[in-house]
Amino acid sequence: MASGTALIYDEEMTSHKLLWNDPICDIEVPERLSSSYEQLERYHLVERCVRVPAREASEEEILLVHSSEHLEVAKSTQAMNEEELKSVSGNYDAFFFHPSTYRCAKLAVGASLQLVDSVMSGKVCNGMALVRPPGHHSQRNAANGFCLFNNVAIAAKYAKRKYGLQRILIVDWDVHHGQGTQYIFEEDPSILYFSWHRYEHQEFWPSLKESDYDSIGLGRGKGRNINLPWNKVGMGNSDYLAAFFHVLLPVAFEFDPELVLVSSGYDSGIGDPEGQMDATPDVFAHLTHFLMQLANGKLCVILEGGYHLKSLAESVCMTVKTLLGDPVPQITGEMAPCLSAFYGDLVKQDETLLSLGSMLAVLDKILMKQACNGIAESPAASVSAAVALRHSVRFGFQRVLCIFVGDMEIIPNTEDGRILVIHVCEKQKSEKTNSKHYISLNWKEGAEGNDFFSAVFGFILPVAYSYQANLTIIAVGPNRSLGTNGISLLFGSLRGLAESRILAVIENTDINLMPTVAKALAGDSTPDFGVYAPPSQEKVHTIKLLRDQFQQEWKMLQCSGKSSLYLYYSYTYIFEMIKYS
Ligand code: X5A
Ligand code: ZN
Repeated sequence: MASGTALIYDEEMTSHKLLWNDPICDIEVPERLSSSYEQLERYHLVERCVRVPAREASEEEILLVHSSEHLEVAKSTQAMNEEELKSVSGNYDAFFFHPSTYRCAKLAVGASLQLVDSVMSGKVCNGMALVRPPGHHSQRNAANGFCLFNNVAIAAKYAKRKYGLQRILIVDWDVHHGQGTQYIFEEDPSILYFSWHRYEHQEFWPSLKESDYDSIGLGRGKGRNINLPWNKVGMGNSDYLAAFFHVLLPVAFEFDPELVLVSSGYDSGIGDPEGQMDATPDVFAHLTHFLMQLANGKLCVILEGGYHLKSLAESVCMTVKTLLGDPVPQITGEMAPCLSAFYGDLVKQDETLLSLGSMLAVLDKILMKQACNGIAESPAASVSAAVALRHSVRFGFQRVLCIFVGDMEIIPNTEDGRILVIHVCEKQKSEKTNSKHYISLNWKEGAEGNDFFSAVFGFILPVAYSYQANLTIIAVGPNRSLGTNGISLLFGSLRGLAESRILAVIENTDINLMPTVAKALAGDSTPDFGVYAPPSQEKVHTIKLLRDQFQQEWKMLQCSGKSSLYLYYSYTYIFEMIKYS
């Protein structure tokens, strides 16, 4: 499997700049690029990446998306004086030309193609290109919204052509609608385009009817365009995560892309004058982390907007750090002290005692922050898990999440809220009824073993994110009802929580699970899920019941609530479209 993260940056792309007074365009400054890069240097992230040079895109490559008229206009601006530049710029909505614009735009496209080549050839696993001018507003025949050529759209067409790809996911987390990208791929079933954007009932630029949630693609592309319009400003971390859990991720996993491209605008981050949103730089680590679970980790992040220099630079750093495999930061955390009971009387056998010793040694490393995660095998996973939970709470952890898969002999005391147990089992054996901190999720993975993601995104992650655990324990006991794919997905997804602190406890009769778990903990991408099999009606029902039951307590389960939201339409499997109004 490929490893490493590419970073593409060329200082030359800072030469494109606004030469006259224009209050609409004056936020798209060269410092956006240079200050982001300097911040990457300060965090010593540059030296950890594989440096890949930018290059100029060829005319042929630009013509994959744009008309020759558009190319010729762009080319002709190289030799213009200021007055002529100003005049051509006036033909477009929010664009400025500089004599170096054409050269920079060719570098921006070329950098994006270099990134695709680096990832598709296996030279690296993922990467980021810092480019200017941005691309997602640019259309076949027009510059628009600071964009001349559509870098991401050209990258997608190039990847299809050069590598024969049949499914590419484009995630546009910029705060503006990438209407250019939507138009280009509207009828193309091979590109799934997702965009959230500030909309305010069409008041916000570019103020188009087609940015609304009912633009779902045309002809053969129907169902492959997903718009999530925000009708209010001030959307924050939990809104973004809810959008991923309830809209993007279920569809993305079903689509099963071979490559993921991100139109990575950070004007959706806090402090940005355009976006007016509240999401902190940390959230981009989580978004990146989730997308790394798709397409075998093949992820290309390409810069779009972002106009608050500090917020932009920090968010870029969070993205690159995550691409490099660093632990994902915790978003927030509150404390609520108390003590729970001890399970000493249940620790009978010597063998169990021995295994507890080694489990505790691993756990202590995690608690002391000498290790991020670890695996322990146990002859009695539920005893080990109970002891680990108790030990962590005693150590001072306020919120420990335990996902237990399989038969669980001991149900820990969860009354004080310091422990949250989600018990995944085929049928609930114990008498214990569900409560806020003990939830039994009855689930048996289908024969194809690929329907568990609907439970992960639809229930487990929303609850886990609401809880904001500072440690996660995932235990696999006897008679597990999940296959290795399901287990990998569980570990991979939960690495996004608790600063990636995870203790794995595996029943020793199931040691062949160790390589799977070790790989997932090491940050390897989740293995291919294969052909999509929709969850049965019964399973959809299970999830729905649990969500109804717990959404007051675990707010991330809500698709509505403080903001009203409409259940929207169906892909193959039902998904919900969030619409804030
Ligand atoms: C790439 C990008 C925004 C254009 C805003 C024009 N463009 N008002 O963020
Ligand atoms: Zn933007």
